[in-house]
Amino acid sequence: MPKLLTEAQVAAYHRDGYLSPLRAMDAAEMTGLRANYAALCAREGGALSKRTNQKPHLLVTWLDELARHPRILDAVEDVIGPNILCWASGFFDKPAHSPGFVSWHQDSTYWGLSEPDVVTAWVAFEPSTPLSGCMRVVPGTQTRDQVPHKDTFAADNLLSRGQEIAVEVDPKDAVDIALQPGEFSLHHVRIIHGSEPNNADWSRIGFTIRYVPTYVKQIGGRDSAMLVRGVDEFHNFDPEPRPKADFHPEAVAFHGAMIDRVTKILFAGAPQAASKRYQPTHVTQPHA
Ligand SMILES: O=C(O)CCC(=O)C(=O)O
Repeated sequence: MPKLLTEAQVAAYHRDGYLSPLRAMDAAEMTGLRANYAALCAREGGALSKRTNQKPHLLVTWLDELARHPRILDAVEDVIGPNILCWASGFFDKPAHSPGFVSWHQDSTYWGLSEPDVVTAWVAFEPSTPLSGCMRVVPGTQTRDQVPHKDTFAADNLLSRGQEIAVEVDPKDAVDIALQPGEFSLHHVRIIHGSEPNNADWSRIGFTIRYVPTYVKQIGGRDSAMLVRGVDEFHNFDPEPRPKADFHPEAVAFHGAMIDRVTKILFAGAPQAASKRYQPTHVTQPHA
């Protein structure tokens, strides 16, 4: 028996590679999280640095709680099973009328994970619509193997390496994942997806949370993840502690060490300058 989804929704996820929209919380609850996010950005001088925006749930208590939101975890459990690690998180924030976009890609390209049994919950903090540059997916493409990608490092591309799929994608095959604040979608690590710039008068903000079943391994090096539900009988990842308080010194130290490690995995083979933007702010510009 699924926990949150219907049998038909579970089947649709496995057939199409995504599911949307699902509701995590009501609009009022999301208004509170939106205010928290604004305060977090203000703390960082207006926008999150690339470093803070890697696994921020290790630093910030309310993001740790969001990564454990029961409705999100119930849906995730329905598609990947009961023993769940949160492997990564981060915001995709496109300010109003900004050129940032996400090229067509498969998430699995540089993540170094052993199986494609990885699901992302994309949680809307603001209306995500075709006008504001919502995510678009090509249904069914998750059944393909890994497709070659090329790195572009394009300035307005929100992806770490500006990676884009090296095969033709017909935008007519894509569907819009429109979401209202408090709603979320699920997408498979192999589905081809991307998004256009934000032409709306509001910011398009989504928080992505990447979940893996505990049997998945990191093949690019030693990595860490946080058990958010069930038991970990595999110990393939070093366990990550929950933050005791926002930016608690222990959390900051742990996060720093883990980001240094995962950055090496994610940027394997890329020019050094690319990963520099993920280094501590005293080494490089804070919000480059
Ligand atoms: O937020 C977007 O537009 C794209 C998100 C994305 O590529 C992802 O979650 O993997």
